[in-house]
Amino acid sequence: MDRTALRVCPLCEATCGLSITLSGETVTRVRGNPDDVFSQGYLCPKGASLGRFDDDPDRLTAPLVRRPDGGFDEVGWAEAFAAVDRGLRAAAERHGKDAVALYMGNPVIHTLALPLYMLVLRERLGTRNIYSSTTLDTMPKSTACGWMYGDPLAFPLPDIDRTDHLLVLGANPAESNGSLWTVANLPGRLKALRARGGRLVVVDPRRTRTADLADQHIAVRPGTDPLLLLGILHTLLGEGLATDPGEGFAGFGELADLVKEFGPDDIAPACGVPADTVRGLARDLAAAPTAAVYGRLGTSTTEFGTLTSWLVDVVNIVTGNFDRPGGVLFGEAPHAARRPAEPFRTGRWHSRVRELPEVNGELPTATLADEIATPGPGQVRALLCVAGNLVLATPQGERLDEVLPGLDFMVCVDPYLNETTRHASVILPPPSPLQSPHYDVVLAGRSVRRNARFSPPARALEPGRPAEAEILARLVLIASGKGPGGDWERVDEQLTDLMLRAARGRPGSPLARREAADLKAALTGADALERRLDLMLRLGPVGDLFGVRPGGLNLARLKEAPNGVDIGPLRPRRREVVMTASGLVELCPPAITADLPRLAARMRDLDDGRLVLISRRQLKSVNSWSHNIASLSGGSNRCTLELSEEDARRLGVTAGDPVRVRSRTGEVVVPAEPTDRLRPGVVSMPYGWGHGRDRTRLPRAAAEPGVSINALTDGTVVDPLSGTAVFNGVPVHVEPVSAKQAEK
Ligand SMILES: Nc1nc2c(c(=O)[nH]1)N[C@H]1C(S)=C(S)[C@@H](COP(=O)(O)OP(=O)(O)OC[C@H]3O[C@@H](n4cnc5c(=O)[nH]c(N)nc54)[C@H](O)[C@@H]3O)O[C@H]1N2
Ligand SMILES: Nc1nc2c(c(=O)[nH]1)N[C@H]1C(S)=C(S)[C@@H](COP(=O)(O)OP(=O)(O)OC[C@H]3O[C@@H](n4cnc5c(=O)[nH]c(N)nc54)[C@H](O)[C@@H]3O)O[C@H]1N2
Ligand code: SF4
Ligand SMILES: [Mo]
Repeated sequence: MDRTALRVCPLCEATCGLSITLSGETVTRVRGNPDDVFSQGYLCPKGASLGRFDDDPDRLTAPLVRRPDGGFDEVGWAEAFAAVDRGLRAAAERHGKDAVALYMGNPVIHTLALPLYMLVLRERLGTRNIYSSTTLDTMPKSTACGWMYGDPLAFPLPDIDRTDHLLVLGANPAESNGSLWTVANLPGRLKALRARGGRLVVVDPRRTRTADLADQHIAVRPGTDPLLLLGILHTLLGEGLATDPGEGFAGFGELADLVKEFGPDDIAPACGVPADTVRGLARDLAAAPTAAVYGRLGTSTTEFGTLTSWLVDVVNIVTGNFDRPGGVLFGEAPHAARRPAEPFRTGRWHSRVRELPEVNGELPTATLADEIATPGPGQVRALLCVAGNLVLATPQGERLDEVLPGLDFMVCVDPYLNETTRHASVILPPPSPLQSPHYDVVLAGRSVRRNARFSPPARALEPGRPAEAEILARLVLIASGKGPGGDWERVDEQLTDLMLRAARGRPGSPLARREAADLKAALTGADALERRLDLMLRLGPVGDLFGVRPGGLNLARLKEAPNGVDIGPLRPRRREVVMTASGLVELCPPAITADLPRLAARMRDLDDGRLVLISRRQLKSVNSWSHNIASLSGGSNRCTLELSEEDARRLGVTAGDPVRVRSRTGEVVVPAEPTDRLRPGVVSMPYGWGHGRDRTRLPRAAAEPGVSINALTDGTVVDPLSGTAVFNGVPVHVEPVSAKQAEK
């Protein structure tokens, strides 16, 4: 008999509500749920394939342990956890806690269990070697927000449904569906913006699908967005179009001096954008009743990622669009979200080999290979990799591929035997998303509309198979020195006790007089993790506070609303959010503005002669791990080198010709795809390919492996303020390969 399960898609940040038809244990149909309070029926091709992610026969169902010959044996869960306990303990006992590194990949923000255990896992491991995909994509924005607002996770979000003008730099939301900006149906909402008379402007060296939807597309030279934004700011200040935000803000008076050498005429040659166009961008922003500036990967993963991310916010502030409807607003999670304990600062410790500063407790993933490969005290000897595909995702991924086998021990929590996990000593596979409960712990706080949605598992776990929560809780037990056995739910109960104690102890707490045991007994949920979520919801801004706020949110009420609960639009709330040492929004944090001279120097000596490589994302792929899904393959989803028709002519290549792309760090051969979409001098490759390596178990991906763009990127080139690697603007040399050479 068919049944329907409603659940939120975990494949990207848009968090669409899906309506899934199952026949027995098999998904037969996926539609957008028209009644979902947030997404109202939208879905993309990836969401439509969620059933194929679920029943992919190559998804691991039991733990794997590596044999000395490199092959893998399936083992029972108890045996696998015992091996993890031995391996991690041995590394820490012999070489100290810092010898164990933790890497947390992108799916950590897409499950219920992973974000709820990561903090405690980090703390119990007690290592300084914490890495994540954040230093591959987000840390420049976090660093900018940290210095400006005091909280590295306070991201202003464009108020897409109410704005009159949206300026997008280095983002392709029509294909990525948004990032650090949870919006379902971005293509539809961008069209709606224009339909109501609003204006969309896209700054991108490539004419993307987002640019196709825009009123104006500016094909900027890669890496020069900070100059473009300084030119805009210079115009705003010089033409009296900027407003002092006044009380609650510091630094407005310093801006004029900081931008003085970056007038539109000064920056125009470097950006490859006419000075009048830059002035026009500024005037349009100022003239719009409301406007929002948004930048994402193309502004973040560059050598000046933090400066660029900072400038995006400065322009929003001085045009009066910060913290107001139609401009940019901070998100607000419906659960009690974590706030930092103290105002933001960086460099509390440094990486051992390259002495890069810690930011938000993390070291740059771009230097993980150095920490593994360089002998000496503090060398990384063991790695716990949770939901990460380091080999394909990191700059100079091939170097990691070489150094990972040198580790004493490596454990991966991952559903696939892929390019990275093939180096693991033990792989612990979580169940499929459909078998897991879901609530967006991270993304709910980045949504353009406040909402709460909970998805119960759509399929039962196989007997004896641990939930992802149990896998993580057992890793916490191991990291705490308690061994992997025992009652995993105790981990959540302890965390629940701590949270309750803090809530009751807060000055003026309405719960102060209530017994902790009674409050705890009132929590509901299928297991201790769900009960912890219930507590977070009850203590959140719209929570029931255990009856103090009648009708407020709790997990039971959320479960009664399978289409979710809409709480309303975002509201101005900077006073609640800002937690800098001064208590003010800092427009000119010295740690950031100190980087301007480096930018000025670069502006003067930009080398115009060389080709630069940028990355692209594809509508039908999810980072590096969806190419095994047959229903998403083919069509536009191919690994090619896009280049401008002008560059193709110059090089004498036509569509499909193999070309060799060489950089300082490596080379690949890839079919050429001449296009009128790219600015001459810029070439583009998709990110996430390069499959077909031995000892992986991804036959469908291996049949069409492509090559990894990260064989060309350079881990030594980072944005120094955030440690984030440069994926956009990598100097390369491209040449045609004769058919004979290509065969080799
Ligand atoms: N050149 C270049 N490199 C890039 C980028 C780029 O644009 N250009 N983009 C960067 C960006 S934005 C990011 S976020 C990083 C991503 O870097 P990573 O997060 O390291 O890589 P992903 O490809 O997202 O791999 C996710 C891994 O998690 C596993 N996984 C999937 N679902 C689950 C789950 O539910 N639980 C668990 N435990 N595991 C799961 C997958 O099998 C896969 O191994 O890559 C970066 N690398
Ligand atoms: N379909 C799909 N959606 C995804 C993902 C996926 O793999 N597939 N991955 C998810 C993840 S992890 C993330 S972080 C987000 C990323 O979300 P986005 O940032 O929206 O996605 P990208 O495609 O990386 O867009 C970056 C854009 O920057 C442009 N660009 C490159 N260099 C420069 C430059 O110097 N200046 C300017 N102005 N532009 C430049 C590129 O041409 C590209 O269009 O997407 C998420 N959504
Ligand atoms: S847009 Fe993102 S969340 Fe929505 S269906 Fe597609 S992959 Fe899933
Ligand atoms: Mo990302």
